[in-house]
Amino acid sequence: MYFIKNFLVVSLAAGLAVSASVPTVLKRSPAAEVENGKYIVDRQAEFDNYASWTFQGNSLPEGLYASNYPISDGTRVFVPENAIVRNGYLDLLVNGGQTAMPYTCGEVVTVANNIRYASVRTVAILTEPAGVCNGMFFYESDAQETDIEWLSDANSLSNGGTRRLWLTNQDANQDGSSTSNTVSPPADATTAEHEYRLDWTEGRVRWFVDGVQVWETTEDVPSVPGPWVFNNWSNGDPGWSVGPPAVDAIFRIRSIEMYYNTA
Ligand SMILES: [Ca+2]
Repeated sequence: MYFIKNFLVVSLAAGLAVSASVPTVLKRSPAAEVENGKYIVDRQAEFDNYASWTFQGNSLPEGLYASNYPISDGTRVFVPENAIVRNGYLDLLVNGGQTAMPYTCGEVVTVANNIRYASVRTVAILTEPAGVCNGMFFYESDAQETDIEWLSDANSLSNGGTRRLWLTNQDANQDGSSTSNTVSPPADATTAEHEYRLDWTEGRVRWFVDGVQVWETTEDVPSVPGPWVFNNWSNGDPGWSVGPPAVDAIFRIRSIEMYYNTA
C-alpha cells in the first residue's frame, strides 16, 4: 500500500503538469456476486437483501434513524442532534468540554431490526480526540452482540498505551467471558477513510479492514435477530472510553453497505 501510493504520487507529479488532487488508492471489499437473486459473499455466505447508505444533503437516508434515549446508568444520552448529515458524511458527535452527566452522544440504528447474519462494510474516519468509543455493531442484548470498536484514548486501561481496534463477540454462551481480539488500526485511521467490515454468519464471525481479513472466531457468535448500530459515545470510564473529550469528537461515516438476511 505504502509503496503503491508513493509510486502513484511520483507518477502523477512527473506525468501531469496540473493535478488538482492525488487520488487515494482505495482498498475495499469486492461487491457480492448476484446469482439467482441472492448475494454471494466470498463464495461462502448467501444473503437475500442489500442496503447501501451514503450521506447527501442534511437528513438521514431512509433505513436509518437517530437514537434518542438515555443509558440507564445515567452516564450518557444519545440525542438526534448529534447524528449530523453534512458535507457527504454522517457525523456522530460527542460534544467537547462536557462537565456533567449524562454526556450527550450520537447514534444511528437500522430500521431493520430483524437482521440475522450480515456482511456490513462501513467506510469511515475514526475519531482522533481522546475520550470516546466509536462503535459499528450488531446488537440485540448485552449477550448477543458482535462488534468493531475504536477507543480513541491510548491511555484507556483497555488500550494500555496503544490505540487499537477492538473486535468482540459479547458473552453469547454465558460462560462469563466475551470473545475479543485487537488489531492495529490503519496508520492514518483518524484522518483518512478506511473500510471496516464484519461478516456475521451462522457460528462464525470474520472481521476485515480495507478488504483484508484480520481475524475470525467461532466463539460467542450471536444467533438471534436484531438491528445494526453505529455510534460514538463517552461515559468517563477509565477502563474503556475514558473521556469525556476536551474538544468535539466526531466519528465520520462516509458510507455503509450491508448484505443481510432476516429472521
Ligand atoms: Ca463466552
